[in-house]
Amino acid sequence: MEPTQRTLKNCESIADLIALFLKSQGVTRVYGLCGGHIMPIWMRLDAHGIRIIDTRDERAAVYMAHAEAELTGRPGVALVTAGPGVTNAITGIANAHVARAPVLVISGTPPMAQEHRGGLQDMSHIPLVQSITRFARTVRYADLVLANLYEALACAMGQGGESGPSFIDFPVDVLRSQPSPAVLLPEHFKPIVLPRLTADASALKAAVDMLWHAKRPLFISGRGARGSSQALQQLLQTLGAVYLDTGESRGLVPDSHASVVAAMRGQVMQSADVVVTLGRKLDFQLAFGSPAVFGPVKFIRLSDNAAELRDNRRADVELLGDVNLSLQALLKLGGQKTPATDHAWSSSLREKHVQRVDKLHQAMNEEQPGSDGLMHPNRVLAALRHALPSDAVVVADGGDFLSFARVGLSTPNYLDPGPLGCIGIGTPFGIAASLACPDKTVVVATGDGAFGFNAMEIDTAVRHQAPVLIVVANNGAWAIEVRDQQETHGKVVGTQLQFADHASMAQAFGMHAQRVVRAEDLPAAIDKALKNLPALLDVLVTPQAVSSDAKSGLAWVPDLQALSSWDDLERSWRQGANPASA
Ligand SMILES: Cc1ncc(C[n+]2csc(CCOP(=O)(O)OP(=O)(O)O)c2C)c(N)n1
Ligand SMILES: [Mg+2]
Repeated sequence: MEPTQRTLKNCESIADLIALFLKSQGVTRVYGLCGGHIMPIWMRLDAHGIRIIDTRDERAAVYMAHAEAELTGRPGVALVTAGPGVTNAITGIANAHVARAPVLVISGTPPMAQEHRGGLQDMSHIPLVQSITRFARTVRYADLVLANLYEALACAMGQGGESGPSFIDFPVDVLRSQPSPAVLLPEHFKPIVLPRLTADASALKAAVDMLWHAKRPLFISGRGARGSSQALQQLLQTLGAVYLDTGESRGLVPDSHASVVAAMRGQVMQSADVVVTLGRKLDFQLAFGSPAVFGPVKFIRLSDNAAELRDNRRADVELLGDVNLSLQALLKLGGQKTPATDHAWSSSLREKHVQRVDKLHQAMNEEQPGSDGLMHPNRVLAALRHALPSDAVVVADGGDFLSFARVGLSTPNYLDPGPLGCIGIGTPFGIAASLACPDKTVVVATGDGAFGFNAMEIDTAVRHQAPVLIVVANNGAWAIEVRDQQETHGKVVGTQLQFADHASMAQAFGMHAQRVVRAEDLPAAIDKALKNLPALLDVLVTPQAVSSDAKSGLAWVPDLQALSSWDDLERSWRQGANPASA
């Protein structure tokens, strides 16, 4: 909502102006932790009806802003105080940076007269956050506050580049000062609309030629493909292509679509002849696009920013443009042409995918307990699958348990620690998700180790009545690391936890909570918890269950590739390609 001339005239301080700006950009919630250096903004946010979700650690506040951005499509905002407020926030900023989540982090600095003189919480924030932000600036001149805020938000949203976190701070005396009437221009309050371009016509034509001649076309989507669901589904169907989602764009193509072959990832990557990446980097999850894994395949890469166009592997066709518009253009150009796709290839992959998924779901219900008598983590996930609506928001977190949950809980609304592997996001993400999506069931499925990082945020959930269900898979260990130690080093050290009573902990903060030991007690416990949100279930599970991430070698961190099987392929390919160095 743009402020009226009258509101602008009555604007009492720069802090007030910042609140007005955020309101004009549709911000309804700000996550933060109070402090003198930001208090003027804090109070004016409240005065303008922006809800403050006060957290117990600044890192959690940034995680929450991140989740809000992911689920609403609008930038999330965190407000953190100077010095330790900013240093605590840094992991959250780093996570948003790697995940490319549009987050605006606002902070304060000492009054200008005390800057760099040892004032309270006097610290240069900008160099600390520079390498993990799209915009990082201290604004000392009051007349430039609005223009800089606008820029910070536009950069966070990905204006001309990758989306991600922006950081802006202001000396507290500037926040308290009066704005000059000359800068109160309505133009600064216009909603930010990013320009969207269609890719170059000749590159589009080359892509159509390649795609319609492909025998085994594979599409892989990432964050930049969000918003292109309809065009993508249509193109997949037209071509009879297969499709892999990589966690960044879950739900874009529903599981029921004939192109979805997620359970066959390894085989698909090695057998496609044309691979199309949509708004996706070729990072470790995609074997860096290595020919050792993908083979001598042709690549088409489409993205609205150059960073996702060339990283790790040049494409035969590189399309710089908005993914949705460009997919529509491809469909139009392809027109009535007949694709050369080998339908036997794609339908056999789809068949095997469906069989694998069915088998997994069946097995999840029947998994046997460990020799310790504790239930298999898949039993927890099977009970959740049964209880949750199909559009639930699922936040998965942890080591082994994250790995089980990622495959065991299919939902279009899914968040996890992402490519930074930033465990601990579970409870903060879940709280923000439950506030941002009040009409959806929100569940956090977390390992006990991961839960500990931000366990204190159960207090935030209770105080703000955030209707989230937290399910802790309590195996008394950083289990995925235990396995790595057992297999690689033959000794377990510093990786055991203590089956702590997380239910009592939650109850101490006024949260409904229950410990569950027997699998048969899960349905009733989940049902009761969902009726008493926010709630926590502390479920004892066996640490002996080996997840696919543990089997794949992810925790061990091989030298050349993220997974051991890819690492082996890469090693022999390099030796073959470079016999002299073998
Ligand atoms: C911030 C952070 N610290 C450490 C790690 C390394 N790490 C990855 S998984 C994991 C174990 C997680 O334990 P838990 O949440 O209990 O899940 P489990 O493996 O026991 O199912 C650790 C320590 C990480 N990814 N991120
Ligand atoms: Mg654990």
